[in-house]
Amino acid sequence: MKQQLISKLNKQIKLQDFILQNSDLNLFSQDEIYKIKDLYNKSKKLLNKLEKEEFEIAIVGLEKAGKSTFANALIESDVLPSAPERCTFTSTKIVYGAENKAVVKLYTEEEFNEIFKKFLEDLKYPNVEKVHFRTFSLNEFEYYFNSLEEKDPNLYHLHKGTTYEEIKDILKYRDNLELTGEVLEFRGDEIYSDKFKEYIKGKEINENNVDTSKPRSVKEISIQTNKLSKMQKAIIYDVPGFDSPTRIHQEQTAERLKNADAIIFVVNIGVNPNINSPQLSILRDETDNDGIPLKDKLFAFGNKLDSVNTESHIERNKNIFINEVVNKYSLTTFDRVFVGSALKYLKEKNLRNDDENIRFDVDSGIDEIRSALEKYYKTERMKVLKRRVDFIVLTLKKMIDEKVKDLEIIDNEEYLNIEKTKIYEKKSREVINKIVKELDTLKNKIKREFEENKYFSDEFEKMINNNEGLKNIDDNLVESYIAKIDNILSSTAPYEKIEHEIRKDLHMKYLRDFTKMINSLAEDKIIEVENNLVEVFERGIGENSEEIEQIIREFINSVIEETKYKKGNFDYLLERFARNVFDILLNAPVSSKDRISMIDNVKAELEFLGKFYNASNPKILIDELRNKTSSSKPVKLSNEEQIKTDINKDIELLKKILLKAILPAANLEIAFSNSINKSIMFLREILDSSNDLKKDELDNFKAKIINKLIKNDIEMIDKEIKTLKRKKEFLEKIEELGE
Ligand SMILES: Nc1nc2c(ncn2[C@@H]2O[C@H](COP(=O)(O)OP(=O)(O)OP(=O)(O)O)[C@@H](O)[C@H]2O)c(=O)[nH]1
Ligand SMILES: [Mg+2]
Repeated sequence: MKQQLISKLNKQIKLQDFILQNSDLNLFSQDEIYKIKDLYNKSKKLLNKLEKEEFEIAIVGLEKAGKSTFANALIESDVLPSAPERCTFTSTKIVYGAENKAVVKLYTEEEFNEIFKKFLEDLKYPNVEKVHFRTFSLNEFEYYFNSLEEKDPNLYHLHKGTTYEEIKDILKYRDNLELTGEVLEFRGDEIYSDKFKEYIKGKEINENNVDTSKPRSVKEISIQTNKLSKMQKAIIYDVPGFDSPTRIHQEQTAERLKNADAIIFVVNIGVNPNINSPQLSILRDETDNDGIPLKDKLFAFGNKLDSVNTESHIERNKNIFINEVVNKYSLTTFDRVFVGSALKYLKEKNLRNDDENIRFDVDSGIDEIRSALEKYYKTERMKVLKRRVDFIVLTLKKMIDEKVKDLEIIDNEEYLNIEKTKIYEKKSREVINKIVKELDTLKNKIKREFEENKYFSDEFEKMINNNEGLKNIDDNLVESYIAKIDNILSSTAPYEKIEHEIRKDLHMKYLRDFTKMINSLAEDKIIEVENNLVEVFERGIGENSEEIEQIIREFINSVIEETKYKKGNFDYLLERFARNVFDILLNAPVSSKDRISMIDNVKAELEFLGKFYNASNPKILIDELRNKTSSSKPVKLSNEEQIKTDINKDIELLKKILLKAILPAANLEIAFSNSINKSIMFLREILDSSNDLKKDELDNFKAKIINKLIKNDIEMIDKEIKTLKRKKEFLEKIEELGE
């Protein structure tokens, strides 16, 4: 039985501990957690009790009922002080030990001050936190308390006979308090000495005054005595009277009542065998709450039966008492009610030799109650313990079962996962729609821009005006050619040869320069468009960072890499329209035979270009190429100057033709705008999934961006899922442990 209970309790403790460890799951309310903590403490105590086979007996009753005398009788000793006046001021624990010994644990100043402040708090004394009992003014306190009579009469009357008296009592002998926090030991016969007993009963100053500062300084007293050899597992608590005005003692009594295996209710039935009901409420309040009815562990002892007024009252008082306890108040059963005289027992055994006398020779009743306790210890006590354990098991099980019922309700992990997908999809749709809308706007804007402006012609003109290419030649250049040719031929310069060399080089270089300039314009524009696209995406996403920009660029590039304008795309167009004019103007000298024949060879082409050059007079292009319009009078120039002037005239004409005829004829804007349009359209199709050529790239892009945007929401859900999983595991575990 004992082993069974121990293993049952161990399981419960494990279970309670597990629940408390996981209290952050909030499966149990704060109130429930408190309850479980309470169960946990109870279980631990109970386990300890079972393992040590301890038998806790609390001796309770009104002041001066003879509790201490009764306890002395029970252990056949006179170790506990007793007196006609109130004399037990602290609760004392008595246990068995081969050697007599007493241990007194004293409070520290701080501990005591905390208790003192609690008293004042109960009286609603102002600024309690600043109070120290050593410096506290009794006058001020009395003034305050007396003022309560009018201000708060309820409070005043509640504490008048109790807390008020106690505070005064503390202050009266406060200089004698021993608040060292020490543990004092009394060995052998010292336990019978006044020096020790004063820690229980205080010190008599005179007939009316007892200095209670010693017992007040006590946190705990325990006596170990060899007198308890008959009841070695017993722990007996002698406590101050129920009606003790001392608050700490009331609390101590309450605690004892809760934990006791047996309660002995001592009543003075010498004069009045009736029980007054106020004392019963304490008994009732402090027990019963762990599933054990008071009745199951209460023993009643009608004491001082020797001191009745007349002999006939012996039987009368006994019967009244039994009737009160058993029938009227149902405190216990008949077999647990005893009457007698503790004093008589001590006198019989020569344990007390003072002049207090026994009036009538009654049976002491001590042996009877002792053997009843022993019997109870051996038999019923285990039943009581089992009921306590069962009560703990049941209380917890009920709480757990209620939670397990909610298991279905919280089983929504799947739902949360779907919720995650939903959030992703929703955000994804939102972002894509916005980007697509913005893309349409951008597409239209670019289209209009190219329709309204001649981008390439305009920019090219600017470049030429800024002299960024196709520059006129200068004297130095001509000189350098003269020097070069000179070296080679080491003869007088043949100027035709020099002009030929210059033109040959210029022809190649300027053709290349021209293509380069146009290409660079295209590239600039492409970069601009790409930046516009990135902005469009950023607006759609509604967030930007370097990382996001990087992801956007990667995605855009991966989608439009095939449709996008690439360097050299215009080379063919430019070549087709510009090559001939370059050949005519740069390769062959002015009015040379070569130039004339070249013009004739490509006449049709030049006529076509002429329409762009001058719509009302297309022929003028060929005339200018043939140098027919030149009306300026020939000026006498040196040979070198002549070369420079001729070539520069051709360069100027070339630039004019490029700008006015060739670029408009090539119409790069249309080609360029179309390619951009194509890229944007493609991007749009990919985004709205009407084209799944780049599905992987899109999915990858969405995963990166959308997951970033919904990170917080997802984290929250993940956290919820994690808690949910923990909750489920938790419930499974407690179900398993609770089996
Ligand atoms: N005549 C007679 N006197 C008793 C008996 N038991 C105790 N007394 C006396 O009653 C007085 C009070 O006894 P205590 O044992 O101090 O009573 P108590 O209940 O412990 O008192 P507090 O702890 O101070 O509340 C003492 O003078 C005892 O000697 C008894 O059976 N008969
Ligand atoms: Mg006492």
